[in-house]
Amino acid sequence: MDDQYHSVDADQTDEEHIDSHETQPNHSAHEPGGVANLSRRGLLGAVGLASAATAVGMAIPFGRNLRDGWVPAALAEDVPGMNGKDGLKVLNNRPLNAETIAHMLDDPITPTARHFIRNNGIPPEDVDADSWTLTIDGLVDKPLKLTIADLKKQFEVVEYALQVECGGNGRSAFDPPARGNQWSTGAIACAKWKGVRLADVLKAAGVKSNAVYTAHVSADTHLSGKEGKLAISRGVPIDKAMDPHNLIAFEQNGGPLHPMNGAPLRLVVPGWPGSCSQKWLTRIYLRDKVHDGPKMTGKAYRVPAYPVAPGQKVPNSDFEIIESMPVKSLITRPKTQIDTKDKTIEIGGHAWAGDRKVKTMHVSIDFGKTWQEATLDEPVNPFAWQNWKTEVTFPQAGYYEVWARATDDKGDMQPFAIAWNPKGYLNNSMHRIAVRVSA
Ligand SMILES: Nc1nc2c(c(=O)[nH]1)N[C@H]1C(S)=C(S)[C@@H](COP(=O)(O)O)O[C@H]1N2
Ligand SMILES: [Mo]
Repeated sequence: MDDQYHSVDADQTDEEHIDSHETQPNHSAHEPGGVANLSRRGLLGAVGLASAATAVGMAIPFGRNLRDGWVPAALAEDVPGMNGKDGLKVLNNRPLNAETIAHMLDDPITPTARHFIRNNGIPPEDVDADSWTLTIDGLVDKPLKLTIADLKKQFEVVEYALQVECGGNGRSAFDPPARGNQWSTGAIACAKWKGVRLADVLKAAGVKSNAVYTAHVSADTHLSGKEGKLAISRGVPIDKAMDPHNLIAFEQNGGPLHPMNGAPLRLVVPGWPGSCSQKWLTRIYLRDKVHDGPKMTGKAYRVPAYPVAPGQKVPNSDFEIIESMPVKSLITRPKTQIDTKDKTIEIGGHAWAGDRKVKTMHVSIDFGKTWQEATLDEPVNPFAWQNWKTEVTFPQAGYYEVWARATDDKGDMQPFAIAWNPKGYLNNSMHRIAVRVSA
């Protein structure tokens, strides 16, 4: 069987598609991929051990110690854009998409090297931060054109820890599968972003009373290479745009933005699908209707307005735009598949809830029969993820799973099973890890 990683159809407009129409998605991290595919398509994330050995040209004696999706270091540097990234799993290299393995997200603040990458098009090259400009126009009293130096000079500079999660995070667990990047759990990060408030900049331009939606424009190009064709242009309602925690950011974790995370300037609109956080930002214009740029319409970043059965066909007209992301959590410590002699171990991770706060965090070691409450920290600022930890004690040697479940401040909690939808968005089902306790 051919693998699913074909180059993108020039005309496809649905979001997250990386495969061609005639192929089925699969979970090929579990299947060896051909070496021809490896070199031609560069799909290192999909390679199995046998083909990894062929690709590096010799046997890999300790290969049994590696997990699915491991990218040999000998080849990893061949993926353009991955410089400065640490151990991310590449899902696709055109466009480049890479996620962070759960235990590598353990830090309270995600280091730049471990912030996932989600690209819809081809990032700009050789960006010059000094000459970069941001235009604010559309339904404003006074259009603005600002350099990054202007932003720093004219507006208050603030720094917040903000979580960004891709709407398609968790898609790989959908059955029947949904086409698109097969994200496991790693399209989430919480970095420290420094910049100016989007709201302050919009206020300086003067928001006209008939403005209802923002529209975001950037310097990356569509995969087709067609002049003037945008890869993605999303927006948010003015109310959300005016939240003081949305940033026009020029620093990530005290340093420059990583080129793949939007250098030199990006939006960070926390709590909503990551797609609202336009990277390589060049322009924001205000509109008197819901923005209809690429990846705003059809099924892109939209879900059916009502619950649907797995596999059910839903007409485009019944889809609505995803707004706040749902409550979710991750176990980042220990890593899954650990062997331990200790009967008592510490479990820890993060939890977040879109525009809401996480209220309680629970873990179970008996497949959900009983739950114990974990210690949950307050967010360091609104829209930062919340760290949690607890100790669990296993009664005897054997195989266990630790399940984690967050509950938000409106009482919504993570489900065990996925609420299926056609494009594989919003999978907030509980995270679980495997623990083997030896005598
Ligand atoms: N210009 C531009 N901005 C973009 C994208 C893109 O492809 N181009 N992808 C969006 C999506 S779908 C997500 S989830 C986030 C991911 O941000 P990151 O790549 O910095 O992790 O960026 C968003 N901003
Ligand atoms: Mo995304």
